[in-house]
Amino acid sequence: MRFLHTADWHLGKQLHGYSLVEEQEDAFNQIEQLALQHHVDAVVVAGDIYDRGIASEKSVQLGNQMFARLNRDDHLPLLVVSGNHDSAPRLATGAPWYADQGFVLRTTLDDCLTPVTLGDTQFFLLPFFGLQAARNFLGQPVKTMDEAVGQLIARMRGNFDSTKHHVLVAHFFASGSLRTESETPLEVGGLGPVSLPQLECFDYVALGHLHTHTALRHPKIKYSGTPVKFSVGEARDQKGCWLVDTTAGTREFLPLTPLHDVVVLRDKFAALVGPDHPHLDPETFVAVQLTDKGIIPDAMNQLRQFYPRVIEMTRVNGVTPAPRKIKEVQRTAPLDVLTAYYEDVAGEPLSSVQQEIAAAVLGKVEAMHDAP
Ligand SMILES: [Mn+2]
Repeated sequence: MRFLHTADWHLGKQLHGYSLVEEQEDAFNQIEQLALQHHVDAVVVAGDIYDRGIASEKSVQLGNQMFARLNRDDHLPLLVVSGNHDSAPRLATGAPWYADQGFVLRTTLDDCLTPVTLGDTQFFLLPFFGLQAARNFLGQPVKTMDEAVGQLIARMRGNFDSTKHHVLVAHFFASGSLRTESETPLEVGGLGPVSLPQLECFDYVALGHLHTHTALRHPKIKYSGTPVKFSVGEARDQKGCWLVDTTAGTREFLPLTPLHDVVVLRDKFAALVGPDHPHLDPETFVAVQLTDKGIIPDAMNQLRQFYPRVIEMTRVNGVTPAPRKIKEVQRTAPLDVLTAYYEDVAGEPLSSVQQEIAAAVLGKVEAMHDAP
């Protein structure tokens, strides 16, 4: 049994205000091609299909087209669970009859103990869930996500067919994983991480939630990561999906090529806008990290002439205002020195009331200074 493991499509996601639809469509096309090239028996999507519970109309159309392409046109069984970004009831629309076509879409705990058997493998599909849902389902007062998952797995094991391989598809934070900045943390509200030993009874665990495939370095418990880069922190991340063969016991990460990449340019301003500036596809998403310390007037607009999609500009060494010469300060009236200082610190000029107070105080100080 061979399948592709992908997750966290986040259809509708934006990157600093830019739509990622083209990138997401392109990544999907690559995933579909990989599924066909490698003659997989199924495609697994481990949650966060959409970026928002109320996905935009465009996103919903896109998601429907993608599922229809894989399942209806390519005749591939599809195993999908909902993630914390999906609205489970909305995503579940159509699920009862999709299943007749080999598109198994699970959004509640109801069927999580009943495996979907494809070839030599039993798939257990565990969507994202809250603790209260777990308590209701288990009839037990579980206090943590770890405990809830442990109890669910104990029950799943009761349905293990020992002649088959076993795969868990789930969406949670596995203990010891590393985060990236585009994820919404799940562990708030006492949900906590899920420990790894209890997952090791499966031959493979196909996880969603964390956005890089290297978030967890475990031989058979894996995040696929997102198909597209969703943050500057992922600029150097290789996106892709896992090709898993339960019969051969192998897994291979298949890389995807970004349509428009996210690139970090870290250099002096002059080098980025000078004659030897880096030549990038104008649609590349660029995060500029300036190493200069001086003030650069209108920096963003100048950068945009070379990199139209600058999504971020940071000053990695801070900004040092131009130093005032001491003699120049000595020649300046005290009120002007104070006004300039205030503007430097507060970022706004003194109000007229403040000016009056400052002038009065400075007047008094000067009078004291001049007094015999
Ligand atoms: Mn996600």
